[in-house]
Order: sequence, then C-alpha cells, then structure tokens
Amino acid sequence: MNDKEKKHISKFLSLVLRHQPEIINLILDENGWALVDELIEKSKSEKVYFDKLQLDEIVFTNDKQRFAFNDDKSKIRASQGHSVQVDLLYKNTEPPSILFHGTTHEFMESIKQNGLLKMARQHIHLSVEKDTATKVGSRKGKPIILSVNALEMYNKGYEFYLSENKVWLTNFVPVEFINFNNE
Ligand code: HQG
Repeated sequence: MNDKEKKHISKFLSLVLRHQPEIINLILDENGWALVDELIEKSKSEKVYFDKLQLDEIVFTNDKQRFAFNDDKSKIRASQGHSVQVDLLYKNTEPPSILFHGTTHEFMESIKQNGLLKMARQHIHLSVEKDTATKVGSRKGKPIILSVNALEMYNKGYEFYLSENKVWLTNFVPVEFINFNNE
C-alpha cells in the first residue's frame, strides 16, 4: 500500500467506525467495537479492500493514532470523534489549566453567544498543543484559536476525558471559560 491508499482506507474507517457503520451494515457494540473479520468482509461492498496485515499497518502508522485494537486484535474501534452513540467508558480526568480549540470565523458569533457545543459529535475536541488546534481550525477556513480554562472548569464540576490518542474531550464549554483574546 502506498500513502494514498492508506489514507483512503483510513478515511473510510473513520466514516464507518465513527459516523455511518450502516453504509456497510457493520455492527458496532455499545463500546464502539467492530469485529475485524466482519469489517474486512463488509468493506468489500463499498469496494474498499484490505486484509488483516494491511489493517495492522494502517492502524499503527496512522498519523493521529485514530484507531485501536482490543487485546487479541479481534476487534477495532475509533479512539474518539464519533457521531454515533457509543460509550468508550472514558474516565473523568483532571486536565491541564489551559486547553485549545481550533475553529473558524464563521462560528464565532454563535460560540460567543452559546459557548462551545459538541455539534454533531459526541464531544468537543480540545488539545494541549496550540499547533494542533491551528490544524483543526484550518480544515474549515482561516483558523481561530480559542483557549479554554479547562482546570477551572474541572474544579467546578465539568468532566474532562482523555482519549487513547490524547485528544481532550468535554461536553460543553460555557462562554465564561473561553478566552477570546487569541482571536
Ligand atoms: C464548531 C478531526 C457554532 C467547532 C480534528 C467546530 C479534530 C460551533 C465545529 C476532530 C459551536 C464542529 C474534531 C457553536 C462549536 N456554534 N459552531 N456554539 N461550538 N462549534 O468537525 O473540533 O482528523 O465536529 O468550533 O482533528 O472541528 O477526523 O469538530 O468547528 O480532532 O481524526 O463546530 O476532527 O480529527 O466540527 O474537529 P467538528 P472539530 P480527525
């Protein structure tokens, strides 16, 4: 597989493991796991072909470590980013004092009014590194980086989770915890 093929399959895996398993009739269990054999077999219906060895390579070389296997590698899931209702059993975890969120101008008026909302996904995505937030924001236009007083929120009872691939997640960020100075 060359990089282009790997990226194509990785995007397809994000689609079926996070958002639309039904397009290949894939079953995700309540914790987001799909059976590897079933995934390989059912992906063929969308003309996406890979075997176990290739899946291994895609998972382990993925730039953001988006996917993870269970212990015996019979199951696979996305480590975060879902819009389908699954419970990855994240634990409430104390975050660093500041976390960043990358967004774009288009959303600013609404964010200033309503805070950060999870929109179509199950969580809001935050990062320790400003650079990561810049990349996330750039996907949608000229990036705007917001900083969030995460530890203060946590100390006031808001929950934070750290995904296996080190993305910080939360459910809602009220306006009072967002620093708009970076705008
Ligand atoms: C915005 C990628 C209006 C929010 C990335 C964001 C990330 C609001 C968009 C991951 C809002 C949702 C997630 C409000 C938030 N009004 N817009 N009140 N509150 N928004 O794609 O964070 O490569 O669901 O700012 O790297 O952009 O796929 O979230 O712009 O980690 O692995 O609503 O997706 O990871 O967009 O990206 P998204 P995101 P992968």
